[in-house]
Amino acid sequence: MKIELKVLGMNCNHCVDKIEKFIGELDGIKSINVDLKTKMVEIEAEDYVSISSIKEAILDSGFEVE
Ligand SMILES: [Cu+2]
Repeated sequence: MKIELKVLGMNCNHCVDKIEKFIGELDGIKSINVDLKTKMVEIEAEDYVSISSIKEAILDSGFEVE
């Protein structure tokens, strides 16, 4: 399953690292791709992963999901 979310508040590679770390700690995440320019975060995950758990991880990392 592929999920695309727009994340607000990222402005440098440090933010990208943080987001990747928090999302990456969830079970079933296969890959995370962050585009700083468009603020889009693309996540490839197993089907059992819920979008809300990903959104929660993003909020926990200090950013906002649009
Ligand atoms: Cu930053």
